Amino acid sequence: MSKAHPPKQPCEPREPTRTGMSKEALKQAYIDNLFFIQGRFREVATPHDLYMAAAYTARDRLLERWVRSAQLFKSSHARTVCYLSAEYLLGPHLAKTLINLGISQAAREAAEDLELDFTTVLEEEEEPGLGNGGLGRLAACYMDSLATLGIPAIGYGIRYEFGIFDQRIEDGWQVEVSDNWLRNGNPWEIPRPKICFPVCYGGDTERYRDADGQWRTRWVPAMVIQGMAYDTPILGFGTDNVNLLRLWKSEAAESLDFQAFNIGDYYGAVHAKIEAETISKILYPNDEPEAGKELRLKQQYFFVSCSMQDMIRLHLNTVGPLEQFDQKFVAQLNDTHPALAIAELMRLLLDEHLMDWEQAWGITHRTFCYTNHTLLPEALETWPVALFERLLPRHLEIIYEINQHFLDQVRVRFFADDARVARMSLIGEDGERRVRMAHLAVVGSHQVNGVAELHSELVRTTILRDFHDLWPERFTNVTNGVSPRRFIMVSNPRLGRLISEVCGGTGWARDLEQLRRLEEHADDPAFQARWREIKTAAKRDLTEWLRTRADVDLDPAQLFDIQAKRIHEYKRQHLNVLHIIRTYQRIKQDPNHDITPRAFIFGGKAAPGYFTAKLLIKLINAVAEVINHDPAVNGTIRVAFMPDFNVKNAQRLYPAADLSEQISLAGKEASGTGNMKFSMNGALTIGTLDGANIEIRRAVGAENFFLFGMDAAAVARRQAEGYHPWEHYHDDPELRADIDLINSGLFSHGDTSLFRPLTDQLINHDPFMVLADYRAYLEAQDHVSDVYRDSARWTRMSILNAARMGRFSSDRAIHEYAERIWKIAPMPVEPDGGTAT
Ligand code: B1N
Repeated sequence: MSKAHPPKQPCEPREPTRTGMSKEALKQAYIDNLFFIQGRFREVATPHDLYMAAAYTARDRLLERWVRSAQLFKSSHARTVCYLSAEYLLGPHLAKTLINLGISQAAREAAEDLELDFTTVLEEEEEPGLGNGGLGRLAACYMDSLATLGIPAIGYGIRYEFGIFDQRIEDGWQVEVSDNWLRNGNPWEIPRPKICFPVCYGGDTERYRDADGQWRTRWVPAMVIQGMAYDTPILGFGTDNVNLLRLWKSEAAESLDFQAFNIGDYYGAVHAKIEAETISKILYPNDEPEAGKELRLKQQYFFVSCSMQDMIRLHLNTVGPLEQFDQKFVAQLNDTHPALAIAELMRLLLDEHLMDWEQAWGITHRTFCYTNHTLLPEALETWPVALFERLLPRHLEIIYEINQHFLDQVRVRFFADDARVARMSLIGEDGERRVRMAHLAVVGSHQVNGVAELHSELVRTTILRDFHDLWPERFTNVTNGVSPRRFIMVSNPRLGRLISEVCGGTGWARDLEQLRRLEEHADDPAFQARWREIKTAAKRDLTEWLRTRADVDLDPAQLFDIQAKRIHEYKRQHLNVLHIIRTYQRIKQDPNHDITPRAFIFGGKAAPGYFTAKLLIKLINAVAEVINHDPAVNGTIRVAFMPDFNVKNAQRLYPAADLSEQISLAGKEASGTGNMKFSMNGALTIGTLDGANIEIRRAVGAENFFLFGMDAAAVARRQAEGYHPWEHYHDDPELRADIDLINSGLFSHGDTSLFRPLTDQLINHDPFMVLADYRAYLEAQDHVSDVYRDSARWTRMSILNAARMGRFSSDRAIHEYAERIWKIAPMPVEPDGGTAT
């Protein structure tokens, strides 16, 4: 009997070498990428080469999922959200991508095998700072959640060559350094030279008869440039869904204007190229509109024109008839910066696709939704009609016509109410005539939302009240949220691991309500000890970082009291400074005064042209200088300013905070999102009843939140009565002593005038009512100090804060947008490429 052949081994599915997920596959891919893309081998590779190889290794895995996602979305004609935003503050890609791919651990082990220091590799990444603050970061969190929830989406924006400036501190002053983030190449984007669109400016319009004898308008522009697409794939967490962030770069329509060249105007020809490239050159570093800045309007039009043309192209390539455009796409306007898209879609449908007005308007109106992010009057965008006419003559005509139709409606509804008509018009007539972008956005959208409950209510009852009278059904609220992947898993891996242990896996990162399970452990001394150990470890890391970067020595045993956000008077960093000065004076007056040791930490950039904000930074650093070197203080309190607050540095702050400062004047901060990031990381909040603070306090429990100050109604009453800050200065001797100490020159080497602009403003005008809330703030701070001494009580409160923050995940926010506003369902991409049923 012949020996039977051994049974054939079933063919082992071979792991693809280029995109495999095991440690071995990652190691091989890494070495290949270092060699074939960077042209290096280990012995000669720079830290940057090592980072690039890691980035390409992650990117290969993104691209593979992206292709599968794109195929599925295309073949199924998936309804798609287009998020239009002038800003995206993405933060470093590498760590987040590895987490979303689920290969953080494997990558770390692969690095160990290759004898690489993984942390140094991660540190090499320069983040794309394509935003100013909360609004841009929100767009990034929403892109993350859209992919995680499996909602097909495209984020459209501008590929600024220079993002938000880097901040250095010299002699206590902010110095701006240009952010040349593309200098060393950007491995996360794919240039798409074939996806480019012409964008026109200036010139005139003319009337003509089309083939059917219909009167039409065409735009005869004075200048044409083009926008080219750069695509960044955005992967969700725990899914294979990849969405697209498509950013536009401006360039000359041809590399040189040869006609000009031929008649000898070589300089003029090159100049046109420079002018075209200028449009996407730099992000305006201001979180308020740039009044009348022509380049800013050009930027806004540039990116919405490219985006709307791209959406039409995609629609014609897949679905077909433009009549169904609003079934394929819904477009979300991130504030009014992209509101021109409404006029641009109208122009494309009317002038290029020869649709009639009614049909074009129906499609446009059903396509757009608008999110308002601010009530500050100075932040509401308007553009001079004269500038509009010069740059976008056709759009001005369209806006006039929209206005005519709209105001007819208002007149029918509110007969003989001319004042109302004037208030609601898209054109403001008081003084120089101006286009009101918020009005355009509301009229052209079918849904309008604010970003926190209080904010949405104030939108309805103040700035857009007339519109709410006309269309109450159009208004809604979606409270902001933040990404738990970015702000817990990436920022605070120690906490992430503890939560995973409690929840039995990483599922909490897609279902943040699971954090509730922490509540069961809030009183367990052993768990509390672990919780504190994690906090202390983060405080140690931050202390170490600040020692080398900010030349300051903190003590992790101190209470870490952090205010990190843009520097702005309405956010009231000066209120915080007054409390620091009060504490300092108490120590000086009574060295035996029993002070809870604290480190006061600040971070934030000031708009380069905002004098008072820059002076505030100087004041913080000046106060730090004196206090940190006064032997009488003996290290009880310390003051630190973290330079260059950006996403990367923010990730060092949130985990290390004991106390989160959210102290804006009630009614001024639309939502705030830093408040959420801190609280999720176990910081307690000291805050006013403003923005999302109100909802955070409700969620975590009033007893776990340090509330102080006037609410929005009290603020309005005080302002109506007539507010006299001088009375507070006069009546409160401690307040007076604090302000006088600033004026004494103690913090300015004897110069008694340096900080006068700040103190004079406080005493005489105080538009953000710092003095009115001063006493209440001090009392709340004293309460903080008392509670912190009871470590078990504080830890319990800290655990309960984190446990109850589930609602503030950006996944919840995106879920609400999807269901209530966009009417769009998830389309999960299955690992094998099939559709989930
Ligand atoms: O948007 C954030 C909110 O959490 C903040 O409360 C809000 O202040 C912020 C012009 C802005 N509002 N407006 C801006 C940004 C850039 C710019 O050029 C205005 N940013 C906010 C997210 O909802």
